[in-house]
Amino acid sequence: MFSGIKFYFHPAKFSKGRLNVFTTQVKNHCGIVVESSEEATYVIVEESCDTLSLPTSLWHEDRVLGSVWLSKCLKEKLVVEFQQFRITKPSLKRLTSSPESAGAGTSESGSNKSPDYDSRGQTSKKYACSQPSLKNSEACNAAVLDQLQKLADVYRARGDQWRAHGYEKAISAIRRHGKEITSFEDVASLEGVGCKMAAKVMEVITTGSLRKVEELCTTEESRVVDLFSNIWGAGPSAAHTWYTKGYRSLEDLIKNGNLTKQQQIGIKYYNEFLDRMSRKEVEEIGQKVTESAKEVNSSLTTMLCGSYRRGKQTCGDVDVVVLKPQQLNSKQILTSILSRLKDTVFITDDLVSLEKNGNQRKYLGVCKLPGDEHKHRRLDIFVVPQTESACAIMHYTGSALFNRSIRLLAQTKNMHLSEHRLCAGVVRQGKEIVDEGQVLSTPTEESIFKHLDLEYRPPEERDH
Ligand code: DCP
Ligand code: CA
Repeated sequence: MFSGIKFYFHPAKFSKGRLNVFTTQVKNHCGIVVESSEEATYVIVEESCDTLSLPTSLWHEDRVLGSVWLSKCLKEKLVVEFQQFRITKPSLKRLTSSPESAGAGTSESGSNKSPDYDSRGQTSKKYACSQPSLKNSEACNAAVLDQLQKLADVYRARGDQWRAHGYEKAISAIRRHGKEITSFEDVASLEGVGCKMAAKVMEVITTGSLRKVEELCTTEESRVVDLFSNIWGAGPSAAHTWYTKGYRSLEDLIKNGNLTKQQQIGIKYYNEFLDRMSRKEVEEIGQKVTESAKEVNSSLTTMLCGSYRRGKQTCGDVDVVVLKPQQLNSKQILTSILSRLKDTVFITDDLVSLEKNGNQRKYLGVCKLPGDEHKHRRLDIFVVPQTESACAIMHYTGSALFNRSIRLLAQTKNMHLSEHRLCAGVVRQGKEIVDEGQVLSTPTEESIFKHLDLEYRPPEERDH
């Protein structure tokens, strides 16, 4: 199909392996690979920011095409229309990464010229928390989200938080987009998605998968590290260490792994913890905690937070916030609630010891509703004074990405948002807070949004 067509592969960002594959494929289809751009019919470049290094003479030529065009030709076995794959200078412009990408975004936050800035010259629109997460947005870009999530997971499991976060940011932006992505421009124009990421998305769209996923997720190392890092209480670094020591199965770990108490429990309930539960089960578990809390003190109230409150159809665990009047003692409340739940054998295992960890407000453990049909489930209980209720409920409702986003936004306004309070007039030296400023009144979640000059988002719109 490429008979007589000359291809020049611009070297910037092409990996050796990929270049070899393309060269072979082009030759297999009777094309010619040439050594300079001048004699080429088409100049093929990776859709990557670094392709800005192309000679300016090529910027406006319509024969400069992204490699996804070539992938598409090879996939469809015909020379497809190339207009939409043209790489011109504007499409190569480096898109500012979204501020939630760790460490990024601050350099431009003072500008008020960009259309991303609202009428008060603030940066809020660049933050995920300022936009609703969309329902059913998974469906229209399912393959892309699936492949990016695999990479995010594998990078997180390897301890590469920076890359994992980059993929999660892109996933969030694509979900928020809520429409099917069909072109490089569609995806590269999303806040928080750079050119490199856009190229990956196009690769999925044109080939159905990502080579990077194949490369990283199908090795024995990734399979084993994945297996180990899914143990509750085992981080990526423990998973790696076990792998390098030669352990390959959960049985190997049980025999030799020198496991913590938490990890032993994590292995005991390995499959049960990986299984997500229905909203109904979350409600039944929450009801047990509520009943115990009411028995302890009728002034206590409870609220189910986490993914349940964001309206997810399935939940990984149960997060219960117990609200208490200021004068009651958190530790006593928690101890009394727990002893009731243990008497009825509802709570089966502790993942933290209240005595040892000194934190008297948080409990992490395992519970199980009566009956063989029920599995062991992770249960978290947080005792919070009424005065902190809005900040705590917002924190435990999440999502984690929404929290990160709204905290970063607060920072840009010299505020500090935590699970306890919102402060204004905060003075920082680097990342360190040197003056906590004044605590703002936050009786409701709405009031937190208001202080931050953000439109209110109900929990189901915080599922970023
Ligand atoms: N949280 C956070 N940062 C983290 C972890 C959690 O801000 N690194 C907050 C936001 C989460 C909430 O705590 O929504 C509960 O944490 P979970 O791990 O239980 O997460 P979810 O409830 O959101 O999801 P899942 O259904 O997987 O439990
Ligand atoms: Ca949860």
